[in-house]
Amino acid sequence: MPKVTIAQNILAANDTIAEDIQQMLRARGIYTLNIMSSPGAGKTTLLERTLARLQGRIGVGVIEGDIETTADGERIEATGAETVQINTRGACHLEAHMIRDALAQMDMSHLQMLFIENVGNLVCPSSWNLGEDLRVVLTSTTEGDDKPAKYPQMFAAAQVMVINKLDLLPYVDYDLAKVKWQALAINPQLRIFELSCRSGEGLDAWCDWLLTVTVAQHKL
Ligand SMILES: Nc1nc2c(ncn2[C@@H]2O[C@H](COP(=O)(O)OP(=O)(O)OP(=O)(O)O)[C@@H](O)[C@H]2O)c(=O)[nH]1
Ligand SMILES: [Mg+2]
Repeated sequence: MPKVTIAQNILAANDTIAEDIQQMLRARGIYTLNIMSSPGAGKTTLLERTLARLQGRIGVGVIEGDIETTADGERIEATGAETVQINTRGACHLEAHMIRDALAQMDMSHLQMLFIENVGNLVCPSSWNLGEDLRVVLTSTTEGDDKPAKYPQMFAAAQVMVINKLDLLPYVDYDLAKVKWQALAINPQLRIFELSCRSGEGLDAWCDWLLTVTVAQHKL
């Protein structure tokens, strides 16, 4: 059997599990976001800041995906959020069966929102459905302003782009307008947030929008 056919079958099997996960999460009224970025763009930091702002307003759970270590899971657990860490042991992306297993360990009874932090990688995670309602690609000012053009599939697959580390703009060669233009050329529907997890700029707008979509989705 040609290798490409095998790969397609694996992705199809993943999609079937992802559909089951999505049905189950929607039935429970849990809105799910898959956060993807290159390593170090600030996924865990954005989650820490977001959880601090959402605390006491809605119930939030987090699945942390990493190749190794429980470091990010421990950072998130410290916020008080329901947290499960996945170690992929070498795999460069999360797959739906990993989410299914993580959810089996999670107390979902009080959750309205679930964040999945994917493995730091701008390539493979975009091909693997996890049952999420929304795909968020995070990019930061320290990565260079050519990322949408060089990794178009990730930006095409996302509904939201967050540009992080605005506080470092004075120190890096980064053309913000170019990044937005490149991303919108690939995906004209992309909703864009610009923020700094360090200074706090833009975080309220991001969190207010998250609350709005959760309320709209589930009529809380
Ligand atoms: N200056 C600045 N640093 C930031 C900002 N957001 C995150 N960082 C720093 O960037 C580094 C990486 O942040 P993480 O949140 O661990 O990044 P990540 O995307 O979760 O990384 P992986 O899980 O390894 O893929 C840390 O040193 C953060 O403190 C920001 O807005 N401004
Ligand atoms: Mg992280």
